[in-house]
Amino acid sequence: MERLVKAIKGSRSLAVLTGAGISTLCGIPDFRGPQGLYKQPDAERIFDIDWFDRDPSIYYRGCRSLVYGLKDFTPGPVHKALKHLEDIGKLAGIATQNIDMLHQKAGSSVVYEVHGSPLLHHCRGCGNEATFSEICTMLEGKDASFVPRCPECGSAYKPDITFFGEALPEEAFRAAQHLAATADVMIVLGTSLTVFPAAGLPVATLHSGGKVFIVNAQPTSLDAQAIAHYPDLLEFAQAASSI
Ligand code: CNA
Ligand code: ZN
Repeated sequence: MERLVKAIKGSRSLAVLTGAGISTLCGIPDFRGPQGLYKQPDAERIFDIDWFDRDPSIYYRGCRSLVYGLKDFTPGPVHKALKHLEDIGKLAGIATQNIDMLHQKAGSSVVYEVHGSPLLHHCRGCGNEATFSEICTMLEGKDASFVPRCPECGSAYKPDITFFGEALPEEAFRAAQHLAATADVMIVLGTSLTVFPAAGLPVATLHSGGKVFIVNAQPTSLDAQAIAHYPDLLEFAQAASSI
């Protein structure tokens, strides 16, 4: 990791793209790792907007612990290492595909959530808003397939997480693209780089002449264009925390 540490120290504008892999270290399952959610039946339907509108209980059943259990999880070593890099003035910003709000919990202040977040929910019928904690209260004591519904019109509440079939949050994605395109070093952490357009962010860094480093247990499609690929996120966290 010496090469990566040297690149961080010498960077002018360091960007990071994070994925579900950094939160497996906190006990939250990813999608495509060996213990990932995609091993579950119905998994591909859980975050699909057409399925949500057909039967929102598929999402609420599938995400009862993943999303509504998030209040019980705390930031892990990678979240803390990134907060440290921000504190020492070495990190321009984080683009994250994660929806677990753990970068904010760790105290990082420049975080672009390109797949949204469950912090707010909106009614599919009339757009009524509910907060994450209001939804958690509605779910309390209910069975797994209970769907929280809008008191005004009776339609289901949907989290502001970007589902397959929906557009990304425009402002967050534009900011993430700017971050990636102006970075001289981009570190990709714990993502399979399979969900586009988020997976294209490090490509924007490469196109503008920046260097990309990848830390992920499994190989990714960008490994050949990266300066280096490391498998171990814990090793990265330790190395970055000691800068
Ligand atoms: P993914 O496709 O599941 O990929 C995760 C990658 O992380 C895999 O390639 C794993 O090999 C790797 N990985 C897992 N644990 C470790 C570890 N300890 N050390 C090294 N590598 C590890 O997830 P992506 O983020 O690439 O996919 C994007 C989806 C997943 C986004 O839409 C997310 O919203 C969604 N997701 C988010 C969360 C979360 O917020 N924590 C959890 C599950 C899924
Ligand atoms: Zn409504």
